[in-house]
Amino acid sequence: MTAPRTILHADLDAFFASVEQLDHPEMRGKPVLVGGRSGRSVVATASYEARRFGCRSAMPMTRALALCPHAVVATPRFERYSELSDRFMEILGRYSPLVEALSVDEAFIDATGSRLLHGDGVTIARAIRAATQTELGLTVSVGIGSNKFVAKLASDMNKPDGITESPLDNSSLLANWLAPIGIERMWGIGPKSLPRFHAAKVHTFGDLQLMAEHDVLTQLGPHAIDMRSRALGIDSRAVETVRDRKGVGHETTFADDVSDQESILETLLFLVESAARRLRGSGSTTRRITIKIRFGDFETITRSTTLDADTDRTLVILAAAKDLFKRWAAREFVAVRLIGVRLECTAPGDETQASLFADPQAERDRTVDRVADAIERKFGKGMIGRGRPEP
Ligand code: TTP
Ligand code: MG
Repeated sequence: MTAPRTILHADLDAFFASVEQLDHPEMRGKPVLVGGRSGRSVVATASYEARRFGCRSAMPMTRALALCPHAVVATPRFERYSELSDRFMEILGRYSPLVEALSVDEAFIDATGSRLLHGDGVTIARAIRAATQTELGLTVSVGIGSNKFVAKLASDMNKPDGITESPLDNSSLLANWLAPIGIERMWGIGPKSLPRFHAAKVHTFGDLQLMAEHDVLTQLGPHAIDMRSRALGIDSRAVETVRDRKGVGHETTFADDVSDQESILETLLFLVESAARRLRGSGSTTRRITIKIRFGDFETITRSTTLDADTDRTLVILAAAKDLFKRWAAREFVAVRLIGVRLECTAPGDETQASLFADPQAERDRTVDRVADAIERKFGKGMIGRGRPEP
């Protein structure tokens, strides 16, 4: 057995909607839907006030407005979310060098080595919550556990603005804590596979814990073997920083399959912008860009492209990602459950770096990106709006 670890999972509450309420005080306490207004638009996120009416991410805007006709519709301001995302990740980095950004508003923090300096998991979670509130004006929910899987489950349990600790160093207490959780919360189980679990009389994590390995394999298939370990609270995956992974990735899972290509592309471009910013933040460049697309049945595909030269320029990376998406969509579009991007880092000092400076226009664009990053770091609040290229 390895020594018990302290892993935190921090996830901002109703992220986009909270930012709109922060910047527009008249929206506070009101139902807010973030998304476009056109007939095909989907809700990116709903404020907790709107969730009370049944509004959810990825729901068509028209349906959300039918459920909650007095909701305020806010147009997404991705640059602003990106900037707050960076500042949130910077706060997390104060408590451990091991921070793994999972998406724009959530990250794992390995705080195992931080105890002496910062205190136990709950103390660090409280500090993160306080700093996020005072410096960003946002609320965050934090889960604490001995591994990533339980930390992520825990962060969801007292949302919004809650801290939840799972049993840290007693495996049978942890298994008891996990037992009542509904099996639909297990990673990898979607609406299509859920009936199979129910048919095998598996409704909770506890049901899966009690099933013999042989029965799991024959009735539920090989994937479920890992799920059974997870249900028991076993997960040895490490928290991986950008440096470990040699790449920057962001992805988002929609609550339902989304068939509106414009909405998917818009989400993708937002993820790409955040990833490009993080790439520059770590002083890296990229040459290889991959988009990841998952469907409702969990089948996942990737499409990659390799550029002629290394770059850290948002516009170049955006264009490449958009091209990958458009080429895929033109040929084989089906509704999408998850969209993501990954930028492989090229090591600083590669000989190809020189080509970054060869083209004066490229050099001007890089300066624009750097200045935009710096101004936003300094003044925040959407001071800069980059004209988004035509989709
Ligand atoms: P989430 O963390 O999944 O959701 P949330 O922060 O809005 O709400 P919660 O309090 O439950 O954590 O996603 C973070 C942001 O990503 C969200 O504010 C908007 C964006 N997003 C989309 O654009 N489309 C989607 O389908 C989802 C789920 C999120
Ligand atoms: Mg969130």
